[in-house]
Amino acid sequence: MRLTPLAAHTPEAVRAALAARGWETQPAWFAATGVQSLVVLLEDVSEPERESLVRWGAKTGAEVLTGEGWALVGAAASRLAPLARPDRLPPGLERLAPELGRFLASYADPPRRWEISQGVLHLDHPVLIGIVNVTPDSFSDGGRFATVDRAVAQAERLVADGCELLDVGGESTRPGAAPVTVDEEVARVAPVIEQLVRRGLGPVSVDTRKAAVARAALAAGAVVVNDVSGLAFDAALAGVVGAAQAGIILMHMRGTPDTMDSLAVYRHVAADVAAELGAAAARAEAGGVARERIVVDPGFGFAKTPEQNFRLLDELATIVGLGYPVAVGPSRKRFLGAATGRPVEDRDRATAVACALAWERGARLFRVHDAALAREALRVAGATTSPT
Ligand code: PMM
Repeated sequence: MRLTPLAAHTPEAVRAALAARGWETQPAWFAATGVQSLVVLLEDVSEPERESLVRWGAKTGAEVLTGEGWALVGAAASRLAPLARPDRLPPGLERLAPELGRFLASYADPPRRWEISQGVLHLDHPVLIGIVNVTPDSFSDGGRFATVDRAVAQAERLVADGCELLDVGGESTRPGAAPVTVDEEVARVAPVIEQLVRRGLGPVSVDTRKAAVARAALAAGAVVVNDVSGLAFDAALAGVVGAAQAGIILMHMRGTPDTMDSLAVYRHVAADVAAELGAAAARAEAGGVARERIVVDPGFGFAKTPEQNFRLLDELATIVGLGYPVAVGPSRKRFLGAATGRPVEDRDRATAVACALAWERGARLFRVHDAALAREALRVAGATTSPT
């Protein structure tokens, strides 16, 4: 008998072993995801539910670790699957089935497309989002035309370097940045969006928290709204996005850029961020945004310490487990400086590495300042993942 240990961090190795033995692609993939070991954390668990889980674990050989009100369940995905089936559930665990069913379905068959107005972005490969910041200091000299020209030149570079979406922002989210009125923000972003669309550069997203700015940007030709507040800043934004059938990126943060640093207190950062993003996605759907149009983003650097950002990067699968495509924006952020000692203008290599790690953990969209380096890193990372 010969023994070969197989890699277990993704289903790839099992899929390859089965394919080498004549299995068809689809059955091999589903079987490979079925033997994959999963761990889920259950909270708000009643005493009878806990007892029922412990009995089920003893019978099936699954690992069940519990305390008051919670349980950690570890088992192969195929062993967990009966817990998501109302007809096969052990008695007393009825509340578990819907959520577990949703998670297992998106785990076995993750979203492969993102619907945006007038189109779709395919997520079977890393998708780069290029940052076009129409920053306030650009206005202190040169006036608006120079700003538009500079933005167009930047956009051309980003598209040449492989960006499939351009994110235009007119409001700084740095702590202490001066607030921007709706009129001023529209005056910054709308002419740039119009020019990008006219020149066939895009599709274009607008980085704003405000419904009125989003409405003007969508009218100017944007097809995605990137909301760093996750719909917490302006409740009317969901309706604007829904009516336009645009895409939306819901980013996680707490408070405002001025208060967020004092709110970086989590019990377990990945689980807490996932819960808050799940609530943001529920707000979007309740406001009229279709599920297929939603992308979530853990919000690196927003209300997180460097250590929390790295935990979140490592535990990104928890965010992916929400079942929406995941975008990340680590580009040039402070936590990368904390790890490398590099100043902000010298963090593109660190950004590229963070993007590659995020791809491996399930992120599909990457918001970057410098697309050339990130593209190279993501080509290498993407080549380790075969299409399913
Ligand atoms: N970061 C910034 C601004 N907008 N949007 C998303 N979706 N994700 C991010 O991480 C994000 C964002 C701040 O970075 P910048 O000022 O360098 O653009």
